[in-house]
Amino acid sequence: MTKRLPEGFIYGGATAAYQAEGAVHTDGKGPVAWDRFLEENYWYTAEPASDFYHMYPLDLELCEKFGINGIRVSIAWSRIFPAGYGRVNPKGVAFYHRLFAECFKHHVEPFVTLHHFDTPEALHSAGDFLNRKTIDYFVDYAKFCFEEFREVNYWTTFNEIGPIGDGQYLCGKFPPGIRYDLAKVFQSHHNMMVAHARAVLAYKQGGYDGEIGVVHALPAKYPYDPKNPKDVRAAQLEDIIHNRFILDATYLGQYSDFTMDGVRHILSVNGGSLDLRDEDFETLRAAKDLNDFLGINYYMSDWMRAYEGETEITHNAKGEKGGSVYRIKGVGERVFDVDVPRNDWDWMIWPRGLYDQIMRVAHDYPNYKKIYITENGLGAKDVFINNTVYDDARIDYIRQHLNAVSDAIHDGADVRGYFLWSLMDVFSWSNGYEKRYGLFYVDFETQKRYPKKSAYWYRNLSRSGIII
Ligand code: BGP
Repeated sequence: MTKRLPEGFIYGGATAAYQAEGAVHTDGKGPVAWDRFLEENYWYTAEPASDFYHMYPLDLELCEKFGINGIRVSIAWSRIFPAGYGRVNPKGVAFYHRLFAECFKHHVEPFVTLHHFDTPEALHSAGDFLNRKTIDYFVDYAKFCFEEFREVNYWTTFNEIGPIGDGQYLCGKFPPGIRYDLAKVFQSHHNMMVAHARAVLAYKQGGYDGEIGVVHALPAKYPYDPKNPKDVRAAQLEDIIHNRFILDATYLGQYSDFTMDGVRHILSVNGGSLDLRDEDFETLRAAKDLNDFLGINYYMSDWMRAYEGETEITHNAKGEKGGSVYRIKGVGERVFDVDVPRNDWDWMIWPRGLYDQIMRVAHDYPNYKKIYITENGLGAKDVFINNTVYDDARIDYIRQHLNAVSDAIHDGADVRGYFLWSLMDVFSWSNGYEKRYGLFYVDFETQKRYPKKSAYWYRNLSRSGIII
């Protein structure tokens, strides 16, 4: 049965400053930890990326031509405050005014994220969000942006607090590259959630006209054998690490007993303790009903089995299928021999998981107000022929996930829009330029853009609202 998405639905494309802009040292931009981390650990850097810093007028023209009426962009904190605080860089401020003006000129609503993985270097090396001073600096930066960029109607504080903790302190694939430190994972989650809550409170106290929310990645976690209580527990604990702890902080303003019981178990096995203060919970509670929307990023799900051994994680950076290992002491291990398709980076493609996660938010956190799917898409080694890419697998992926969204709307969830990751090809943080997601193919040498087959499909979708 063909399904129709509601009137007013946003058909968006998503980007992030560091992955799209390039111009890493241009016009006074300050350094971020990624600059050196990529040079030292990977085979690529953030130059040229998609040169969005200069190419944005073309990208927004393409949006308009292809029926894309929303764009996720992020502000690079270190373009505004090169050191993270103190001196403001007027050229950075001017760039984002130009960018937003171009969005409106093309009738593309910008959804603006304040932090998409790119903490300024000086703050990162002082402990990033593990250092509570970074919370203060983030709130100052947020307040500056709210006041300066009054043309913005939709603000997001953070992109993916969960994967930040995971990438920085569990897998070590993000700077500073620390591995297997579960206490740091939870502390980072917690401190970033406090920073989020403080920014939301500042926005509401400022009486601005727009809306504010947060973007969480919500991969579903299923037991490998649902009849085995140990597998069920592994899925629950994994869910607490990546989803539940953060959702509780967002919408309950505290961690439920169930969540804290899991956290205590994980830390009792892995060591470490948390600094959770009464005033943090006052802040979280004050903000919990003020989120105007939740952004859900969803790509995949995981199947978990009980595991008794030592922690071992191998990140499959190059897309060599079968290369992933993920086993956490006292938690569980991810298993791949389930009857579910997966991409070359071992991401399990499971549209039903998106439905399950939307409905879970709606049931467990009824104060959520509304949802946007702020990222979803298929990473692939696209083949460029005849000046295009015949990306039928991507179309199929989007179709299936939009069907899941439509089902969730039908079953009572309030979902207002969908942003495909990514608008045009960008580089992937830990997988390089070979993992492409865009509706528009980017030749990274010439910076020319070429619509893929999916771009035409998406245009028809946005015109009709019908998922075919
Ligand atoms: C999300 C990030 C994006 C983007 C996407 C795809 O976690 O918010 O910035 O990178 O995932 O992930 P990857 O680039 O690892 O394939």
